[in-house]
Amino acid sequence: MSTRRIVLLRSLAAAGSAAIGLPRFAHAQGAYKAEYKMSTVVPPAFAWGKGGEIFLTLVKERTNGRIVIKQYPGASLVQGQQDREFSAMRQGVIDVLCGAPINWTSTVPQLGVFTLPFLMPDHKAWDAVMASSLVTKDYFEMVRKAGAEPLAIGETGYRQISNSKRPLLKPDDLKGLKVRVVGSPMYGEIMSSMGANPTFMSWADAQPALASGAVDAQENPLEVFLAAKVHTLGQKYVTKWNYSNDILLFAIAQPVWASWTPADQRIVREAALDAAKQQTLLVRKLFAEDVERVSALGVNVHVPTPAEMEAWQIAARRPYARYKAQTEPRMVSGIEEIVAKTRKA
Ligand code: X2X
Repeated sequence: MSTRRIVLLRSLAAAGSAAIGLPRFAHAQGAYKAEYKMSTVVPPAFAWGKGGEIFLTLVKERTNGRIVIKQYPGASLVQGQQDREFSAMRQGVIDVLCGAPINWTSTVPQLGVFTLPFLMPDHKAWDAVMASSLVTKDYFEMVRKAGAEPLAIGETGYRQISNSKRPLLKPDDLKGLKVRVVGSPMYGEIMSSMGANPTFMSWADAQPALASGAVDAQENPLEVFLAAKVHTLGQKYVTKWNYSNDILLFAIAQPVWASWTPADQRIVREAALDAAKQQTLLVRKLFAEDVERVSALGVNVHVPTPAEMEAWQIAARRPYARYKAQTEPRMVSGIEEIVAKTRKA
């Protein structure tokens, strides 16, 4: 090959192979795929799915199309079985996660540490915890050990309980209700400790089950309630008890992460941080408006008094203690300390 041709090729490469339509050059790290698959449980009509969409858009723009992520909502890469997302990521079926770790607890139980009942009672507590090294170091290390590179943390939102039968003012009111929960054994135990009958179902199965009356109740952020029009599924009563708020974790399957150049890794991480920030703002805007918006649909929304909140917390104490001991007791104690400080401040 002539020197001129080599020089020309080099300058073409420098100009960016994607921009001029040449095949991508294989990097030392490994070949890039034409498309990376991202799983989200819900589509971009929800703040959660929107977070995924913002992320992939930023990545495509900022890498000049070197990294193209495609979103598969409805957890369709795992046939809607959202509790299989993490193992599918490990098997190479999913490249990019933008999800709630509560869905992955049957694979890696400790990733659900933030969802313990009434652990982070409000956004002040939540923000203090998320800014701590417990998250940016310890939790991220857990994710790495489990097989993914964690990039950023958004918020799925405080989960509220709804049902078709009656207002829920105290734990006893839950007695005998059939409640759909996600595939987390802990959520199931919380419901049974309050006398309800939990039943585990994917989100895809939950909606017809609510519509037909096969189940009486469900729990989800009101953002999800609104976007999925859960009031049309016979859910007439909501209690805004803020019992659990999972993170929205943006993460990349480790072999995929390792195949990208350090420069692209930096771009992707920045994009995830920006997307998570925007997604959190969306969730919080909806949180501020949700009582009004859900009530406007003719749904009875109850906001518990401090005394009622205490009764709910007491009822959840046993599963809380059990899961704290079983999963990450040191980390949970650390979170408790941070939250306690925000009560005094
Ligand atoms: O299935 C649910 O309830 C949802 C959408 O909130 C989760 O994936 C955890």
